[in-house]
Formats: sequence, C-alpha cells, structure tokens
Amino acid sequence: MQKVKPEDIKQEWWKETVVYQIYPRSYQDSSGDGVGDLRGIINRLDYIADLGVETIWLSPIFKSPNDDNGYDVSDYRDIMDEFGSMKDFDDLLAGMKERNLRLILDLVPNHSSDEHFWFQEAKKSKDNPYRDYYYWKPPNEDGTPPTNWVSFFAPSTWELDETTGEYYLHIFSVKQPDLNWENPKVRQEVYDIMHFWMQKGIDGFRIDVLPFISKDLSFPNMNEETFDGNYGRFYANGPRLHEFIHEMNREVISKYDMMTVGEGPGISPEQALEYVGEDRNELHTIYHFDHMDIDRDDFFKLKKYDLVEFKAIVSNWERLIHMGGWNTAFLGNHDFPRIVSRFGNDKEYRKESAKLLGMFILTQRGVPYIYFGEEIGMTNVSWESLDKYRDLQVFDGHQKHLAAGGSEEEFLKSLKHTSRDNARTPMQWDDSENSGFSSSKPWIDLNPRYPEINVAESEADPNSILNFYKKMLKFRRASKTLVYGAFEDLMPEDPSLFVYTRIMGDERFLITLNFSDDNQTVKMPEGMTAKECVICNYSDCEKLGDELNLRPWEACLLRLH
Ligand code: TEU
Repeated sequence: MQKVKPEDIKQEWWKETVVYQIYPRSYQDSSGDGVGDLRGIINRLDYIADLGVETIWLSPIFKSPNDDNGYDVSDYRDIMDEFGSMKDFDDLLAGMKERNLRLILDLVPNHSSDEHFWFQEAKKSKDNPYRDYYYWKPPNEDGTPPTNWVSFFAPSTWELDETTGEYYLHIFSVKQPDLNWENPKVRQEVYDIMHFWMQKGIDGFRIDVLPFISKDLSFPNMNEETFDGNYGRFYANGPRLHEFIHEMNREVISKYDMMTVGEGPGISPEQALEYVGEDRNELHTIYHFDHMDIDRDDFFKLKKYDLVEFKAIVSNWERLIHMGGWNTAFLGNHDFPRIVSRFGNDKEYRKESAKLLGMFILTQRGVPYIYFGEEIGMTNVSWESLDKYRDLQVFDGHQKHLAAGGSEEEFLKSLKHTSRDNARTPMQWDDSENSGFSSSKPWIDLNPRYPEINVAESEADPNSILNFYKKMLKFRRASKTLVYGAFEDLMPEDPSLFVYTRIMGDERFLITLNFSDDNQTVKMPEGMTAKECVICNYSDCEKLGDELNLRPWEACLLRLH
C-alpha cells in the first residue's frame, strides 16, 4: 500500500484535538443527591483545563429514565433532571468557552427511551402517526417473536406490546426501542436535534452505535448456516447505512465547523474508510473495537491478552490513515473496565503502567481519548456480591450465564474484570468521605482504593500519574509530529515491548514501552541514536546509548538525532 506522507496530510483542528470523556453521573455531584451533575462539572472546569485536554465528550445528559444511564433518551432537547437544567448547560458551555475547551455531546440516534413521547404515541394504535417511528412486527404463526435475535441487554430483541398485539424491536434493553431510520420523518427529527445543539454552540457529537441505524429489512433468523458469530450482519450495517450518514452530512455536518466520532462496533479499517474517507462526505472519525475484544470470547468471558496481537491491531488500523481516513486512540471508556487493571498492572506497578498507557494513547496517530480517572490511575473494583452492581448488562448477563448452565461463582469472578461498572464508580477527588465526589452516599459505591488513589494526592506529588499526563498532554498538543508523523512498529514480534517511531520531516521520536513486570533490553535500531529523553515515567532516565535497558513498565519518549 502506498503510504501517505505526513506533510501531505490535511491539517485539521479535529485531528489535533485531545478528548476527555466524562461520565456525568460519576464525575462530580454538586446537589448532594449522590449523582454527578452539570454544576459539578462546572466546578471542575479549572481542573480539566489545567490537565491540558482540549475537547470534552459528555456521555448523554438528556432527559432519561436511566434504564441504561442516559443511553435511553426520553427528550433529546432537555437535560436529565438529576443533571440539572438548561441554564446549567448554558453556564457549562460558557465556562468551557472561557477556557478554550470544546464540547461534543453524545447523540443516541439508533433508539430512544420507551418513555419518549414518540414511543408513547406509537404504541397507542397501529395507525398512530408515530407508529412508523419504530419497528413493529406481528408474532410468527406459532406465536413466537419475529426473529430469534438475542438482545445485548435482554433474552430477545423483540418485546410484545399487549395493546396492539405486535412486537417492537429493541437491540438493547426493552426500554430502548429501535428507531426506524427507513422513515424520513425519524431522520429529520434527528437532524433537527443535531441543529438544536449545534446552534447552542457545541462542537460536535459522538454518535452511539452508528452501524445499527440501517437494518436488513428481510429480518433473517440467525441459524447455524447464517450465523457466523457476527451479530452485526443481522442487526447492523444494513443496505442504506451510508445513504443515511451521507444525508446526515448533507443536512447537518457539512453546515458547521464541527467534529463527529461514530461508535463502530465490529468495523474493519476498510469499513471505517466508508465512514471517514475524505471524499465520502460522511463523518470525521469513527472508533473500532478490535483491541477491546482482544481479551474476551464474549462479554463476560475472559481470555489471555497478547501484546503481539494488540500491536498487530494498531498497525492494521494505521492502514486507515494511508487509505485517506483518520484514526482514534483509546484504551477505555464507560463500556469497558479500567485500563490500568486491564492492560497494565494495577498492583505493584500501578503508577508506572498507568503512565505507560497514557504515553501510548498520547503518542498514537489518531485522536486520543482519555476517559475520566485514567489520569490518576483509577482501577477496577473487586466487588464480591451482585447487589453492588448497577449496570443492566450485568443483570441480563447473569440471567443468560445461569440459563446456559454457568455457575454463580464463575460469573461474579468474571465481573471483577469485565463489568462496565468498573469504569463507572465516582471520580476520586480526595480522601475525604465520599472522595469529594458528593456530600452523600453515591449512586454506586466508590472504589475502596480512593484514599490512596485520588486527585489531591496526585496534585501534591510531582511524580504522580496526573503530573505525567499533564506533561504528556502539553507535549502532544504542541507537537505536529506526534499528531501527523509517520508511525512504524519496530518490533512487532516482541511479546513484551512496544517500540515505535513517529517521524515527520527532520523530527524523529522513538517511543519505547515495556509492557511487562520484567526488565527488558532494546537494541537501538541501525541508524538511530537518541539525542534526548523527552519524557519518561521513571524519574532518572538516561536512554542515550546503543542499548536501552527498560525497567518494569518503563515508558520513554526519546528524540532521535
Ligand atoms: O454501546 C454499544 C455497544 O456496542 C455496547 O453494547 C457494547 O458492546 C457493550 O457496552 C459492551 O462493551 C453504546 C454505549 O456506549 C453503551 O453505553 C450503551 O449501553 C449502548 O450503546 C446502548 O445505547
């Protein structure tokens, strides 16, 4: 494949930005009800600006009964009661603009809440004007649901509506009915919602499960012959997908200087290009799940994670850039466990490995995403009982696991490494009661390690993870080479080291990451000598010879001659 020259890449603010994702429920409570809110975020804007990120992605803040913590929207133009009011939102946006922070909101266009006015109307009768906003099907002749599809958060994707005797489609929970994008009125509603928020002055959207908005309207059953493990073939990537996104671009995206990032479960680099290729007129960026699936067979079933495979995924996605698209770089978000517990060592090398992962994210070619708490090395929780968990996926997964003959003990054990709730515990601001998150008991338990792992402690320690992130962010945001420079993995087969270059013009960086608890040696590649250690996660770095000896989880960003 012809490789694109860094100098030839079109420079754009949205390629250079760094995103900080906030799960508003868990960031900062200002009202004292134990749930994070917008005023809480306002109170922490100085912290965020000081961290050195540029863009904030807020997980959904819209009115919602919170079956799936806001990913079930009942009014797309209003703020969730627990999070505050529109006045709070306006103040938040103003406070962000004062600090040169950008805002992207989470758009959930594939499904609404069943409590949305549209659905409340739609289920009244078969001829209600909103009926076609959703997918309805009569039962099969034998009374079974229209297809045998399994939902993410329920046994079936179909729920019977007693009033009209038909089933509605819900790929996620029964309270998240899928919107029918075949209906032009639905599409127009979504575009109007996007205009509403853009006109308030936000900078774009993260778009939830975008590949799901177009379905195969023949609704094929999954059976041994047709089911290859890829749910997406049934639920997602339908024939009109790109027509719809193209229309969204024409109607909304092309009209603003904005940034979009699609969530793309199951996509390949070739498919990603169809969304983000420069000549496609669809989205700016999309994020994939390849490295998120690397250590599991299914959501609650872990397998060993392999660095060689991880590196191959990173290099494979580099191709998207050469094909004319742009990448994203993230290791965690609200749907996955904490990154230091997953890809690092959250025990004896927590600090070192959290910094290493930060260096990885911030030296990738693609928009870096930092999920709140990563900057202080927050870890997974280790709860012993089911009643600690809040995520509906845990309860559905539990039922499915038991129904398949699995044991309770096995499931509880797996949750410690897999549950999304690991990443949803409150931000750890200090070591006071409730960690400075709230004046009352939080909606979900705090991570018991908060007295040791918190912002106040990190601010006081010059060698903290937080101060390392600040250093890295400052450097990243000033470096065109780290944004646009060519990426090359120099040791793809090494099981413990990730060593790569980022090069643009005369500026050359070597990044050496030791993903292991042991010392490792890197022989300086031919023609490369280090001139300067720019940033290292150990305080006494001197990596200037022919051989680099890396201590456990040591991470260095070296400038080459
Ligand atoms: O996630 C979509 C998605 O594919 C998830 O179901 C994911 O596979 C799962 O969380 C396991 O990682 C988006 C949101 O990010 C998620 O929080 C929502 O629950 C979901 O859509 C439904 O809106």
